Amino acid sequence: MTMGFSRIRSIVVLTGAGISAESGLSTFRLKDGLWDNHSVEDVATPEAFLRNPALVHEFYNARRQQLSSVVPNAAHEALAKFERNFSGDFLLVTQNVDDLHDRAGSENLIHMHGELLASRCSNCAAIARINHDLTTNSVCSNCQCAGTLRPDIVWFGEIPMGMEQIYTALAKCELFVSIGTSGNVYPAAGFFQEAKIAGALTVELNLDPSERATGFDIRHYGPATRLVPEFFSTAVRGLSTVDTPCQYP
Ligand code: BV8
Ligand code: ZN
Repeated sequence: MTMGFSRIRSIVVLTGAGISAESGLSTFRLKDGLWDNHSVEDVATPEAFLRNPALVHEFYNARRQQLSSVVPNAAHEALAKFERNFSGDFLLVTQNVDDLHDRAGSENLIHMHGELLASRCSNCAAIARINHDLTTNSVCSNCQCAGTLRPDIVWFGEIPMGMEQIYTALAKCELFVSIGTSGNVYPAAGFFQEAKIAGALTVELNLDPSERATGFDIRHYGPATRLVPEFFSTAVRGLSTVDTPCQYP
């Protein structure tokens, strides 16, 4: 990829389950995706949690346990390395609830759909870092109530986290890169349009075209562990050179 951008000052990157796929974590909508084993209604809505908290805890406990057996891949590492070397504004927004971006060293990071490694108390609203299973009898370390803990995850119908900071960053970004997301879930699926309105160049790096593919200025398809290091180490590195961005097939 031979792209260079003159003096980019502000970049927003959005990631989805696809960036963690090569680390061994399931995505949501591929044939063996997470939703295949559980319908969304059963596990990722507040109603599901009210109806069957044990099933929802089981679903998230299994995914939290998996984290100890996976590591960040070259795509996570490339984003963290770029952020360390970039002198402008860099915001990484992830839809993922895993901790792979954190472990790769990404700093300016928003988990807009929450995190597996955090719990929230419905009694006192305390957020706690956890690395163990939650059950319907778990005790809140803050208010000592039992049975009031839920995963600190944003379910369908709930308001995503960090939205004000995200929209502020989108309103002034000059480059928006979407990585490993199918573009099915809102409001994340609409972020590229906010970036476009701000005049940003929009890029999609994905295994295959997302639902929003045709809306991106530049599109590149393949595994994230190849595309992301390539894009962030060569294409964007030429920040001082002025090149017209080339279209990708
Ligand atoms: C909200 C946590 C109001 C749980 C998740 C219009 C506007 C606003 C809202 C809506 C709207 N229309 C509908 C809605 C409601 C709803 C929604 O979007 N429904 C969809 C199904 C139509 N949205 C909500 O309810 C949201 N809340 O809207 O509140 C509001 C709005 C704005 C401002 C304030 C308030 C809350 C949604 C959050 C739900 N929680 N996650 C959990 O993780 O268990 S969503 C869940 O889907 C995950 O977070 C996941 O990340 C996300 C999106 O999926 P993807 O990450 O894209 O994963 P997917 O499998 O789909 O795709 C993977 C991609 O990777 C594929 O394209 C594949 O090709 C690619 N890939 C695979 N391998 C690789 C790869 N790419 C590169 N390399 C590889 N190796
Ligand atoms: Zn509490």
